[in-house]
Amino acid sequence: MGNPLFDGLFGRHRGAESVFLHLSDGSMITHGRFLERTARFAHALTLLRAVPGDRVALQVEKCPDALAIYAACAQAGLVFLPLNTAYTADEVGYFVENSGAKVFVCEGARLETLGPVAERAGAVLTDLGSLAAMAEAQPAEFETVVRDGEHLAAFLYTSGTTGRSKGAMLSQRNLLSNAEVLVEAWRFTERDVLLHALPIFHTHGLFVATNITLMAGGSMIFLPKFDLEEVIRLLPDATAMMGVPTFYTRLLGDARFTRDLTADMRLFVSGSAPLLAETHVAFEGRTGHRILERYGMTETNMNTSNPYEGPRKAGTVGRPLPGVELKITDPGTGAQLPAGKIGQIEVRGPNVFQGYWQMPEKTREELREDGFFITGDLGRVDADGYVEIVGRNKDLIISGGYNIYPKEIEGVLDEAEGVLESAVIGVPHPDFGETVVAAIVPEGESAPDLDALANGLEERLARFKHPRRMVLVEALPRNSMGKVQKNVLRDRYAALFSA
Ligand code: MLC
Ligand code: AMP
Repeated sequence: MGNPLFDGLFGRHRGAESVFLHLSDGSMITHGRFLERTARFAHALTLLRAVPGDRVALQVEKCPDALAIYAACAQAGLVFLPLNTAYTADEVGYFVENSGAKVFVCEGARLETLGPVAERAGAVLTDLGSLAAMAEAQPAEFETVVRDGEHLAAFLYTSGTTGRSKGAMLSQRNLLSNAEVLVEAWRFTERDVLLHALPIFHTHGLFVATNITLMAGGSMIFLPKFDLEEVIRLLPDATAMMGVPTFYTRLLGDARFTRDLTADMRLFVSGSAPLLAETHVAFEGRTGHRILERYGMTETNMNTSNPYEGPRKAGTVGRPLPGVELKITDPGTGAQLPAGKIGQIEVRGPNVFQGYWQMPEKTREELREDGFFITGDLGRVDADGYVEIVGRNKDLIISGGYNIYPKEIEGVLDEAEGVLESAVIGVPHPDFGETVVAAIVPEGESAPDLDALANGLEERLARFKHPRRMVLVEALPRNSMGKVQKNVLRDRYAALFSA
């Protein structure tokens, strides 16, 4: 009995006087203080009548209290549902409603806009300031709610190639098992200081970075976002950093990023998007460090990792982590393919999620009865067992580590005045890795006003999803079956943003 996730994250360092968070203003929060804050929030959420199993949605800027609310959810047996701060009210409305969230925590400035959203969804809306004030008046200890590993700990929404976003249900065991494996694999200890510049509403910044640090009893330099100046200023105080490839290409673009600056670092981890082999090589040339690349997903947490000790091969994501099985299969038949052959990547293990919330059919399409999850990524395994990701079997763009689903953008563009149809593709981009381009076929003779079209996206889609370029085309290229040939468009516009 107990609460595996909460005990796993806090067990070893309960009440410790060591620092958990170093903040930008020079202040700090110890592990002990953080645990007290967590307990107070657990009381506050309970006062709002959230009971074990209820979902708590949160859309607030990155701050220590957002982390404490995550931890409070674990302690109170609630299901944590973090939301990208860039999402519009339209987008948020869907998540809050679909998840059936009991409580929705937002920024004070958005209370008015989000009021109707929460009301429609039947959620109790509170702003972070009010919740924090309520928490402040509560006791600093909370009786941890008993859970087992199969109980749900978090919902993370991930878009689909068709239809609306799906809530990936992650259990306590999913999160805990991955954190345990990663602490070991990457040798995290209480001496580590992780430079944390990622957002905390996704797997990378929340479950990978934060869970590992909490479990190891280490500390984090907790930056509100990736800010090149701040990162360069603070790197000498850190021992480890986790980032998306854009972090590393931006650092390499700055002459102050040198071997000296990184002399006390022991680990740079990259993931969420492909790291170009040339970035890996340039990074080693500049700093002497070989970036450790790993591969994960919202639905699975981390699947593979290059080794801490042993060769980190550029252009690969390493071997399956302990406890994770990985196989390459034929996308048509599902049959396993021999080593070296390219096919779809499937994974199984304690890290693999419980399915999509209230979407049994979608779950069946991607999660096999034998427990293997079809990732939608294409890859092969080399003779040493290292996995190389060569592409995607899903229509997905990854821009600066954010996933963008063309279908969602096409849906909005196609409804706009003057547009007959559209096709959205990802093209190479020097900063974001990939970026969004929309090919638009006008309806009738006169071309639609592209500025008006762009303005029309404002209320519907988060900014990072907006096409960086819209091009007018007479018709979309199609194959003999009538399917749009996105590869033709990708080739045509491949050099639009070349440096
Ligand atoms: C911001 N913008 C982006 C963007 N981020 N546009 C495209 N792609 C992105 N990733 C837009 C903003 O809307 C704004 O647009 C403009 O860029 C500047 O905003 P900004 O806030 O100043 O951007 P910046 O700070 O430079 O952000 C870039 C970034 C950030 C790369 C630092 O996006 C980031 O931290 N990405 C990490 C994402 C992540 O954590 N992914 C993990 C997913 S988990 P405008 O038009 O208003 O000027 C996962 C599983 C796994 O995938 O394996 O880890
Ligand atoms: P998300 O749904 O946001 O969790 O994104 C998961 C997707 O990110 C995976 O399916 C991959 O396509 C991609 N991804 C994550 N890590 C890597 C990596 N190291 N290299 C290439 N792609 C990656």
